[in-house]
Amino acid sequence: ATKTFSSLLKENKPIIGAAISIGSVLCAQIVARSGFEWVLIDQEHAPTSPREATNLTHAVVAASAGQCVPIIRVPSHGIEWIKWALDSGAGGVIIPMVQSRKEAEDIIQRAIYPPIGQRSFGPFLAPYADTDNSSDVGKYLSKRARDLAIMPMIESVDGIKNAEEILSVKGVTGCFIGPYDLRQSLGLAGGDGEESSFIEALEKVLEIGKRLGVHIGTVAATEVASKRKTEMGFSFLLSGQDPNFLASGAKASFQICEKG
Ligand code: 3PY
Ligand code: MG
Repeated sequence: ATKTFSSLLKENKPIIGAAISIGSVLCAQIVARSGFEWVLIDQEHAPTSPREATNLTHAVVAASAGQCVPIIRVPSHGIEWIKWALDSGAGGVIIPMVQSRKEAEDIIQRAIYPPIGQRSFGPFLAPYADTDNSSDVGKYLSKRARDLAIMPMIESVDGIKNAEEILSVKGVTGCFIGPYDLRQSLGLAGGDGEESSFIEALEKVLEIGKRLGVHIGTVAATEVASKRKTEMGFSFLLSGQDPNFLASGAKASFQICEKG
């Protein structure tokens, strides 16, 4: 059966994902067969349409036989984005720049069915993101729809300030820290570093997540970063994205041949 994000999470070892932003079904299938346990299908920093995100979701599940879980990063908090993303059958959503309890509550209302939220009924495409040859909407509703990953992003000084309120909202299962935006908001350059304001912000969210049972993820693009973030206690990491995979592979291949 198609895995759920929560079923992948382990003690003491983060699950590794990759971002999909090229928007090609074939690229997504190649990434999904490269060992990653989850992918972030990006609508925030790539112009991925809801239909493309739906097709990519289904391609990732099919190519990995349900072992790699597609999570859609929507471009904003809007009800239509969240509705389309979840109705695709994706394993969850990542929602950028959440800065207050009210924003987190609104997201949960859009993402979860009653009685907790007010997600509108209509997951007609979702059963086909199951690997068991089912077209049964009822089965989706009774199983995967009850185990979705709903993960606000904390990536600003205000988000850090209100992290406890954001992560306490019932229905929030995880949180993805966007290091680039967070560091910009702290007045720091780049996507990683050891500055105390940055490390303290990460540690604050990790401590709250541990206490509340909310899984925390972030970016780790190098071996050093991956080791450090694993030691800090992150549950899921984002390693890189398909344009970079293509660029580094293409460059390496060119250089090998050029030497010959
Ligand atoms: C950030 O670092 O701001 C991100 O959104 C990472 O995906
Ligand atoms: Mg960001």
